[in-house]
Amino acid sequence: MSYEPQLEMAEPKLVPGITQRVFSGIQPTGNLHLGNYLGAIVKFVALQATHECVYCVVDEHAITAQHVQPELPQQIREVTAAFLAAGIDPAKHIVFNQSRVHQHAELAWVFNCIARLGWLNRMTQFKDKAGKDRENASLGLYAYPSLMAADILLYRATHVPVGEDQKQHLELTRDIATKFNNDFGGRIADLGLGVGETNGYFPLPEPIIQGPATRVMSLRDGAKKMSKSDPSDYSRINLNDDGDTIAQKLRKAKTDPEPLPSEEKGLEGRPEAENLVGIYAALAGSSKAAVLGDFGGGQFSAFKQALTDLAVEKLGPIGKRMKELTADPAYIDSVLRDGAERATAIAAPIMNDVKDIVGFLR
Ligand code: AQP
Repeated sequence: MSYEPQLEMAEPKLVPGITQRVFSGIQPTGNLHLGNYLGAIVKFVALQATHECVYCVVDEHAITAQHVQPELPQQIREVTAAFLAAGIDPAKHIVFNQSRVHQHAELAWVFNCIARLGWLNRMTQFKDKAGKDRENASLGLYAYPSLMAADILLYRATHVPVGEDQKQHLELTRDIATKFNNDFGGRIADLGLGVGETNGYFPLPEPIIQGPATRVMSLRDGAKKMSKSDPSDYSRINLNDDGDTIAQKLRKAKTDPEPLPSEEKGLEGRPEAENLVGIYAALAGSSKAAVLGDFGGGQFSAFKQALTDLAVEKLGPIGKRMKELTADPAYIDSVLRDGAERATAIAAPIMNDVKDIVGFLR
């Protein structure tokens, strides 16, 4: 792969007393888009150089909103292809699909008994996704953050690269870990299973949310997050869009009548302009201030053309490689099977410890 994501990342904060391990996941719920890429995947790729990484296609999460999904197998393979095409190395790191490692669901059950209803009632993602018809939302959608906590803590992960929208779920993960460590403190000490300064069993994972595009917004509405489930395909750039489609979507992207400002302060109250500038900065490995230094005072038409050229240059090779990989499902499946075996080798002893701590006989 010639393409190297350019991401300037601050050194992740060290979580003391335990292997520094990265975990993150993406739902196979449709076409991956630029938001998933800049908010998450670029960081997944960069962290490979410094951390042991576990990257998961979270298919159990994918059925929380819509449980009948004939396209699910294909979508699992597509997310896997996107991981590999972007530069994740499945030989050095772990890539697998969640449902193959049964300990995710087992640990989630324990966490369902630890997390409090009051905590889950505060989750804004549930409110957004359940919408007005809350009574009709699945129990799985409500318990989503508890399964997410299990995903992360099953590997005693210390760092979790995510977009801004997942910040609240990460805080809940830390609350669950803290309550587990406190409630079972005596057992953890008796069994000699404590780590770090607190002598708890689980580390408190640090979110990695940084850069100019931690929350990429819809191209049609600067107040809405770019999302796979937005009914308008023009709201997002998909990782497998071709050059013409990217150009067309960016040409039609909503803007305002003013020229671009020369300083970041001038983006206030102009969400669509801020979004496009943030996307450019993230793709170029630069900052909003530097982008405005180059394009400030100019019209959107010229800026959109430059953004199109940059997006096609950066995303084109990824989309092309994704197509090649998805044409070979047997290879993708072998990567996932091998990854699941290696994930289980980490997860199984941790789940056994949890059973011992809770008091389940095994
Ligand atoms: N718009 C975004 N900007 C920055 N980061 C984003 N992420 C998602 N949207 C944006 C990050 O991508 C990772 C994977 O997300 P996910 O697929 O697990 O779920 P999601 O956050 O619900 O993503 P979508 O696209 O909005 O999916 P749907 O429409 O199915 O709900 C996460 O790290 C997320 O922060």
